[in-house]
Amino acid sequence: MVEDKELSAQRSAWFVQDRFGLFIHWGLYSAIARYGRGGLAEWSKSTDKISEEKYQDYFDAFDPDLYDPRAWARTAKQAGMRYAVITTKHHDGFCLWDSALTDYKASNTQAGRDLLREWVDAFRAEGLKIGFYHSLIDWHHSEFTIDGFHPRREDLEFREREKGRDMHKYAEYLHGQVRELLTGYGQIDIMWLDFSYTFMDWDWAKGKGKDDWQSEKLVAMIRELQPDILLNNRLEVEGDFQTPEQYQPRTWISEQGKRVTWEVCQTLNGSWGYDRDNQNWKSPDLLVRMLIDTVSKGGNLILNVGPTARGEFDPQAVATLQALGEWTHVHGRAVYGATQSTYSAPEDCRFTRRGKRLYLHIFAWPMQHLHLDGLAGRVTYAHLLNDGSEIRFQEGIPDEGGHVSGKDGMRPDTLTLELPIQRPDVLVPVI
Ligand code: H79
Repeated sequence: MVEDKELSAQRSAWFVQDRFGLFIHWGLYSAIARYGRGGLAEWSKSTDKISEEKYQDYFDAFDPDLYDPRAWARTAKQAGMRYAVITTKHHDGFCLWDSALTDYKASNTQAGRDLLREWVDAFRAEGLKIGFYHSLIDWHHSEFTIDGFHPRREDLEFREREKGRDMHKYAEYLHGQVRELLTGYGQIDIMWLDFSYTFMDWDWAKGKGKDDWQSEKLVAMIRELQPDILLNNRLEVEGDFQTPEQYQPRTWISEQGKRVTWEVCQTLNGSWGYDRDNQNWKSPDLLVRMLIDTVSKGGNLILNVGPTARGEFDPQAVATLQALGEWTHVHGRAVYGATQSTYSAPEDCRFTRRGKRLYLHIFAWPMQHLHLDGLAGRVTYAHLLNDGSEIRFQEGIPDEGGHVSGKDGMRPDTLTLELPIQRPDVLVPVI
């Protein structure tokens, strides 16, 4: 087991350097009208109990004529993202690649081809690491047993008629599709499987988990096909990294007292799939703080874009990523290869550390003086990261009449920065 942990840490070496990735949720749900109901667009089939007949409309209409994965890859790269993970299949069962095991795939829509292959080629060409999100849940497959999430859970007649469904057959399909994905597209860096829910229980249906997915066997196959791949932890079998979702952990995540590799996944507007009517956009400023907060706790951030049904990133997403790129362009040194510091940061601040360099991120710009207890005697030089201009500082308790007045709270080990009045503002405002 110890050896496994070491192997996992070795596999994760690039991942914990790269820190910032792009998540892409793209499928038939990208077309669904939600009229401001909010929630998760990609969950619509379940939450709105959409019938197969109605869902077929989205399949028939799917025609991503503006799909240009090279443009997506350039946008991601420019934002400072170093890897990307795309939905090969989400819970609705629709496949972006030309799977031999189903007809429910992009190649049978007006797109008429394997959309995943172009994506893989485009992102690799930009030098980004690539990952596959693949849903364990499948509301389209005829052997997937009807549980509390299934779109037809309340159709009693249907449930009665469909009692012969066999999850073992579904598991075979699942394994077969993962095999296709991990043999047909060269080296894949991340496998992101979603998700086990045995902890959720209903009167008449138990949540699904490792027995349903045959998780042990699945993981063994994944490791055999792609020995270096990073696997997330959502199939009830130990993976390489933890995956908090739309939640910023308070501290570095640990298991049995040991810090683990982790990646928080976050949305731009609260939905993973594109939702025309959801304008709950996070500002670039907030997203920068989320990235810093994550790295300051030793984690990764994977930020999601839900492209439109025609295959484009919408302008708000592009503008937001562009603003993030302006920031990472000058502050990347505090993110890539950086991690938690042993120093604890003052109020409204975060520390990240890369080697011997300590980076102080100031979320609320103070009036000129910022006091850092414990740092006197440990800093030789300080500067702003955006322009490399010097920041002067004083150490210890100031003399009477010194520049820093008042001795309350000052300690011999206090280092006091003298900041400019105005925060250097490198974020482009987004409308
Ligand atoms: O793919 C994205 C989501 O669709 C999927 N994981 C990310 C990466 C996911 N989102 N939430 N969950 C998994 C957990 C399930 C939450 C639920 Fe619900 C609570 C399902 C039913 C109640 C949220 C609220 C979804 C439907 C209603």
